[in-house]
Amino acid sequence: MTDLPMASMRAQLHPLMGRLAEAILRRWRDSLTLSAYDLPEDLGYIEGRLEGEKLAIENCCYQTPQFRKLHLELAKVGKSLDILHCVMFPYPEYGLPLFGCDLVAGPAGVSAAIADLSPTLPEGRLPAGYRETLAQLEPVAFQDARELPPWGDIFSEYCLFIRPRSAEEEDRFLARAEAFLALHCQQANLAQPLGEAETERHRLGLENYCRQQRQNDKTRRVLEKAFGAAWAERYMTQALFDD
Ligand code: 18B
Repeated sequence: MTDLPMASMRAQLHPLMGRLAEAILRRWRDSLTLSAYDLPEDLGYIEGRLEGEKLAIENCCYQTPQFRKLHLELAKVGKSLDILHCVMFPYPEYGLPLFGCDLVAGPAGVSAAIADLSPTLPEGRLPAGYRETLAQLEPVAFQDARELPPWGDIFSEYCLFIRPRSAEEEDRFLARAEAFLALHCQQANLAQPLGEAETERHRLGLENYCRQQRQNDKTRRVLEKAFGAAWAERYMTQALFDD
């Protein structure tokens, strides 16, 4: 689809990433009311070097009445590493969870595929409208389920963290990520603003999510190697997980 953004980058990445990026951009366009979101000037398209290989990062951001930031990022490190990163940050007023996904692929294929609807309440419960639909989804099994790191306590019981072992598993992951996304957009469109106390609880949950995600050393290491520690810190706190 050339009428969706990031066409060139999507075509260069691992096929599962191209397909997921297209699904995300299409769902946003078709289900939400998008307006422009301006990233800091120098963070839209970035090039650096990682171990002699060219690193290219492309960002696409929007805002909507319910979301302060929709962020899709595609990154390519030479021939060795492809990354898709996506987070939908809601305004705390709507009590919505966070949709997030991350795909990491090397020459041997996708090594990590993560997708979740992550709660913003301290007890880790998703809103009722989500729980009802998620509880009815077919259970999905993958040969190679991976273990979350300690900071991963922010994710829900529905979180997928797998290494896909076949084309069929890739399709199953994609279908589940799309189901999360469709449910999320539907619920966002139904959401009503909460009172002050409830809003504050969700604000704290959103801050906690960002704080935990910033502890991902694997993300930080890739960025530090290519751009240096100070730049990586700025990118993680201002572009990836600002709060
Ligand atoms: N992430 N990921 O987004 N990360 O950003 N990612 C990795 O096979 C990048 C998110 C998540 O096992 C790996 O081990 C870079 C979101 C989890 O300790 C690499 C960027 C979520 C892990 C990168 C990026 C998320 C993980 C190792 C910026 C979830 C496992 C791959 C473009 C919603 C962590 C591997 C662990 C792993 C890199 C999750 C290389 C550079 C939104 C849980």
